[in-house]
Amino acid sequence: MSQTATKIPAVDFEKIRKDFPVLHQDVNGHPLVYLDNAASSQMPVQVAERIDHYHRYEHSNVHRGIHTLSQKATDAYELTRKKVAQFINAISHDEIVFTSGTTDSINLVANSYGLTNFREGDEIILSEMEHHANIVPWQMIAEKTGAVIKVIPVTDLGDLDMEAYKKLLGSRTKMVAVIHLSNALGTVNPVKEITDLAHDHGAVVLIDGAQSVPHAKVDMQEIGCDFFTFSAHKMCGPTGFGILYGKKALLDSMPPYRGGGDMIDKVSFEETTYNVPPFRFEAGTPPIAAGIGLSAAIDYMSGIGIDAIADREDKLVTYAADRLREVEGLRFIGDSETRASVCAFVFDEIHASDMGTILDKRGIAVRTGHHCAQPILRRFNVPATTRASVSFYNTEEDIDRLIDGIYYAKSFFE
Ligand code: C6P
Repeated sequence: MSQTATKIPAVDFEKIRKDFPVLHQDVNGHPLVYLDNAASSQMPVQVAERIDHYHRYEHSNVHRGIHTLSQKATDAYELTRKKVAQFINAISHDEIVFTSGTTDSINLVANSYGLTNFREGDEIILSEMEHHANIVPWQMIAEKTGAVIKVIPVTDLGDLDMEAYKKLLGSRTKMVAVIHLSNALGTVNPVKEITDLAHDHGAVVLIDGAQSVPHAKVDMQEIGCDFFTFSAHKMCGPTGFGILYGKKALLDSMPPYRGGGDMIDKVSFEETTYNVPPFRFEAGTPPIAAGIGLSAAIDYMSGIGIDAIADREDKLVTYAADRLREVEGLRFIGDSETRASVCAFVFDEIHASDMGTILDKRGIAVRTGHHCAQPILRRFNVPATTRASVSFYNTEEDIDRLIDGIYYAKSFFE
């Protein structure tokens, strides 16, 4: 999705695969094929060891202690903010808010920005392919403020209907919140164009980058969006940690979302004043080890090269889509030309959960169900899909095993 014109250096992905011990085990008597990377990616030893080192030798609370260990932990934790800012090309690390993940980041924006700024009749534009994390928080705020949700429809191939989007934009549009790379379809949305169009109407834009950041270079200054969200556990990092990027002027204007330690300036029973962003939004002791783990994950991905990762995953997903297309009776749910990372499909005669169970018996991990994106499945009139999602450490052999497994499953139902 971000392929640059520059030449991509050759990377030995076979060697890189060795960094992931979890991949080298048998599951149900078969070597594991892990194709559920969109749910959570695997962690290389370098990240696990960095987290372990923190727990063994550096653990202390952050932002609180004058003692050396606390300062060491604070430095390591705060380094993550700088690395994230650089990784996504934010102007400043003050624009990086630590959260517990994409879901938490979107709830923060909805509750802080939304609750303060939305009035009755204001419009929030979402798309039909959103993850529930980018639907439900807005519905909850709409209910409280009287704002109205409008939905960009999706074409039969799984692309956003951009003409319909243009028609939805208007003087009442206050927020456009759209997924970057669809976890249910694999579609990559034109987020810069979406942002520019929204800004022409004075609306604020949030992009859900949970699936795009692990896959390819994302650049805040190029996209120009106001908010951007993602999760560490989908990019070789730990669970329980995520990022909200927000433009500084907007973060400065927003009230806190949660109260407690660290987010304050002065507290008395008469009045409390608040810390500056990003700390204003980070109440309580954070998951320090997870934050440091994200730093290590960024180092790991940057060490491979994000363009090399994107190139490898694009080749793998193209190979997967081509091979899946050969299977009689298989129907893609989402077949956009922009496809990245994800192939989702159905068979009329086999329920997705049966397919997932049979594949699992052969050591192949895929996700089945609605992928926390029920509206888009309803749009395609299916209750569930089987979803294979690739990462750079997968191989063509993994895809071949998936195809063999699908033929095996089909043999039961024919
Ligand atoms: N999608 C999937 O299997 P959290 O849980 O907060 O880290 O991420 C939520 C989320 C938000 N947006 C998108 C586009 C996502 O893909 C996800 C997580 C996983 O597709 C689990 S439902």
